[in-house]
Amino acid sequence: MDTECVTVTSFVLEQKKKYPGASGELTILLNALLTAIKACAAAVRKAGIAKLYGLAGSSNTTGDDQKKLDVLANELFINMLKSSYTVYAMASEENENLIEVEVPKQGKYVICFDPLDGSSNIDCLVTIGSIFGIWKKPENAKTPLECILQSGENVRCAGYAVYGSACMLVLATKDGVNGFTLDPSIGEFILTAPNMQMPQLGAKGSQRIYSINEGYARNWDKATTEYVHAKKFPEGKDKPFANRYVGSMVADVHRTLLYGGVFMYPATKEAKDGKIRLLYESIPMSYVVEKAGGASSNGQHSILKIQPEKIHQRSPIFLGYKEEIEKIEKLYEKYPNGT
Ligand code: P6P
Repeated sequence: MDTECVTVTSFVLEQKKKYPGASGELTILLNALLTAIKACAAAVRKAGIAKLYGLAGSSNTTGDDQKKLDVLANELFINMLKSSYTVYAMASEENENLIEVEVPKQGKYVICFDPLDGSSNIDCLVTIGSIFGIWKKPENAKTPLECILQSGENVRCAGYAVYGSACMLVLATKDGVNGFTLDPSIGEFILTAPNMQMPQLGAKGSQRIYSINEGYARNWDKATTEYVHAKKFPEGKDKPFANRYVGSMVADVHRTLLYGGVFMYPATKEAKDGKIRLLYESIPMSYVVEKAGGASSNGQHSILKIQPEKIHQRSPIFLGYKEEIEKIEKLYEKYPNGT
């Protein structure tokens, strides 16, 4: 047992020293979030025993069948965050409308989250995760919705929890990206991946991976079609990229962060904005990847520059190696209307 291990709490308190005026509310918020994440990790681990698999018999705001674990995870996030006295309002993938915190419990932060992303993979034990983005409540905001609809440029911190062979929290702030692995024996997240940086394409250990659901190839626009083709049939002596696609965004993005590559969920002829939700999936994941030295795009520019207009708004998303994202954006310049 490492008696000098760094936990998320001690890490955040250390970071807080750089900001003398900091109130410590963010530390409290993150601790509440960690409690919800630990409870989700425990529920995911024992779902088969606790009969938490299967559908909850309801569907969420965007029509996805809600799994029992989805509902449990959502309630854990909402309740832990409300009782932290640090949150003013929140938005969840599982709730159609924003969630206002009762006045006596209101704090100065806003949080948007997908409590259990990839839940269609739960029953077959594929890696799933929780995704979150945290903003400060703007002083001049006139309505709670205005507090929620903030772009990625105002993110205070963002990250995700991976419920895989281990449970890991990846936390991005303006100072960088750090990974914490849950030690179930003490119930603490321990700093195991300080200052995470995406590998540079071609650097030792970097992998040539493209991650996309090839089943939709018939509906891709010309830019995506041409890009994926170039990965599979590269010109000259370049080696092809391998295809890896879990179908669980947290798993696919975490692999991209660690091994390198490009994750794509583009627009299709049937879904002009793709599938991935901007506020609580694309923005947090883009913030993490960009802070780790990668790039994000909706085909035109960084995801973080998009001004959200609706809570459950979707956006096409490309994440990963900078030079690959640049190639994709050049193709969208070449085919501006996708055709
Ligand atoms: P498809 C999971 O439902 C999710 O929202 C993301 O986690 C994942 O990247 C995507 O959908 C997978 O969608 O259409 O490829 O099955």
